[in-house]
Amino acid sequence: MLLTESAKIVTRNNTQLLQIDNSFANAEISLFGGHILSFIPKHDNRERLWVSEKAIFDGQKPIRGGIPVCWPWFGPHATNTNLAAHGYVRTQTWKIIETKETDSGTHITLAPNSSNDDGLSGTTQLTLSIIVGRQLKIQLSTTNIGAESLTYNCALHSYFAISDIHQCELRGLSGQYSDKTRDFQICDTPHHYKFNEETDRVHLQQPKQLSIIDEQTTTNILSSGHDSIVVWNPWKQKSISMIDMADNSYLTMLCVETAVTQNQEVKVGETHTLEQVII
Ligand code: TA6
Repeated sequence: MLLTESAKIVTRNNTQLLQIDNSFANAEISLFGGHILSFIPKHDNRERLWVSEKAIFDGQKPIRGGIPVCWPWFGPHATNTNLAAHGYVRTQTWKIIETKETDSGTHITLAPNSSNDDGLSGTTQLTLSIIVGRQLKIQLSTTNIGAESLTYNCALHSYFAISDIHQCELRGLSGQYSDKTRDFQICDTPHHYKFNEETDRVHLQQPKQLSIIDEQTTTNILSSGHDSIVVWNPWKQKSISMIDMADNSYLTMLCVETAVTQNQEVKVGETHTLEQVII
């Protein structure tokens, strides 16, 4: 179904996809999860995002890859272990609020079926604004429409496509990080940030720009509204244990996540926006 000159809805693997094909780029967004699956700028025809070849599209399990929307918490829920990791909107079917053509590309606004569910104390309105242009701009906006201040966490949990994790370097981080693979020990960020083991790190840094230096290419990532950057690669053993990861697929992916992990406060009537731009 055609929505605008560049945007149409198709169904694949029982999943409703919003396909964008404009003068700047091609992109695909699953309405299940409000989940961006693909971004290919036309100036270089290089896919920026990675989706697992074993991703499950059953309308229940979070899709492995692309840009999962983690909201209104990141990781396990702080108090209720019965609640799903990374919140409840990445397993909802989102609604298209608006699709319009602009000078900078195709602008899509999505909203989840409900942003007020178990695990969040407060009343919110959540929107995901996506501009598919020469760059991919993603804004996750949380508005407090309740009567009391609230706090929340979130992440744009972006999976980037790389050629070989052993040849890849991440630039733009410094200071220290909390290492989940070492019982959250505080460690120093390496000057040359390379990868040779399972990596699951929360950097309490707010860099505006990061770069993934791959063998032949560089992917730049701009962030705002964040208090953390999360860096994740499951490495071999964890990949083998994951039903939706091929055993060696860790070699060609790297998660660099623009995140809020330190309980962002949103006062009544105010809006907080987390933004990631992929170049
Ligand atoms: O962002 C890193 C992380 O929190 C890891 O600890 C790992 O759990 C990853 O997210 C993937 O989580 P998921 O629930 O999508 O399998």
